Amino acid sequence: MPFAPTNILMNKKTLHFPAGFFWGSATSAHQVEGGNVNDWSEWEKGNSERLAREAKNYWQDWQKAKFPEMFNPRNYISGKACDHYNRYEEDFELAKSLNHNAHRFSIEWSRIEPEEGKFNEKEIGHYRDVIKSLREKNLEPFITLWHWTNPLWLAKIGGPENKKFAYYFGRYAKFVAEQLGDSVNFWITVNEPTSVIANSYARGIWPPQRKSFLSALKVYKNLAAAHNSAFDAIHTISKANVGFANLLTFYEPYDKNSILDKAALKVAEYFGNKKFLNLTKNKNDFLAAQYYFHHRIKFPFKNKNENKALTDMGWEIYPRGIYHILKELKKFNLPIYITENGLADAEDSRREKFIKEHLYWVHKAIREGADVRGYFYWSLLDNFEWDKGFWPRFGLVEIDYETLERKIRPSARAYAEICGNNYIKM
Ligand code: IFM
Repeated sequence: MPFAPTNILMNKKTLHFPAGFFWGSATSAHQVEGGNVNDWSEWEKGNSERLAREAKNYWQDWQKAKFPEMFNPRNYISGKACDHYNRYEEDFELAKSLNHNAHRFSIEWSRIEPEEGKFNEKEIGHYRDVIKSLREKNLEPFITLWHWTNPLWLAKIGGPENKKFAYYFGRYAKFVAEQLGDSVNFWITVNEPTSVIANSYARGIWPPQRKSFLSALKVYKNLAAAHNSAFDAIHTISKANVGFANLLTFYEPYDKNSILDKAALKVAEYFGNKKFLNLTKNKNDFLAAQYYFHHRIKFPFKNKNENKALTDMGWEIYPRGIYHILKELKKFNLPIYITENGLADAEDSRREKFIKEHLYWVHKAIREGADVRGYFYWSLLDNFEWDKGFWPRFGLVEIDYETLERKIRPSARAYAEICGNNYIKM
């Protein structure tokens, strides 16, 4: 039953969210757990020196001055990460103390099925304990099954490029759902398929660095088939809600009067936001939206952003974009969860404003009928930002990577107030 928009209250300064709204944050296994052995951990070994060298030409002067860690090859090795695998209890206590009532995390496929067809009971037991720990703290688990990393046996035969990927993924999803399903209401099959398609295949900068348009199209198809097969597999054994996490970019033409810019925008929007949804039609119980980017499209396909508010990674901060994204999703008539939205901000000077302003626009979309039922800030902890390594700091909680000490950032307390109140004050 939709919450929106009748049961939300609003006066000039206080914006209430629907009753039962999920407030939380998100992580992914490879970025926080530590000790993973998968295609990414292998790739990091062979590429950390190169990435450290190339940082000199990649980043702006202000970024290089502020984050000299980027020149250290160790920055690019996920290694023990936040040791969340062993410290999840402490981390969930932090989330609870910050008034979260939900948490999104991912299960690491390479732990569950380290060899083809051989499932590891001990590791399933680990994730059973993780879920139990969340439930004990009244944190509703949202569980992702594939957040980009592949077991080595699967990577060896092409990972998502292999046409049997959907079969393997469906089998893994079914096993996990059989083992853990009784305590899970929300499954997210694949995380941001388009990020992998773009970075691993179209641009060829992430493992397996296969720059090929044909491969990119193949992976589109295989990942969509994988979602569909997991959707069916999970529904044979449970009534839980199943969706996939979609990276949704807000696109605008650079010049509103340019036919070429508008045509280029349509192409970008199709491949970026729409194609995966089309390929998984009728196989989504909810929509999981992840918002980071606003692209102004200047033909042919160049992004020309003029907004000067930037994150530490140089990404434009454009809160209004989330409103347009949510309004666009309204037509699907499905519940919507914002399963990621966040920024790298080591000084924590922009995070509170970032969260509040995005929530202002989320609230406006709800008022206008978008059935948004939850918001997960990315991320609970500072973590391993893939090929950029550890220097970008996305966490509500700061991690000292030497001592692994956790420290709550001031913005996390401001967000905690929102979570506890179920409203924002503007
Ligand atoms: O860190 C990533 C996450 O793994 C997927 N969504 C975007 C985040 C920030 O880049």
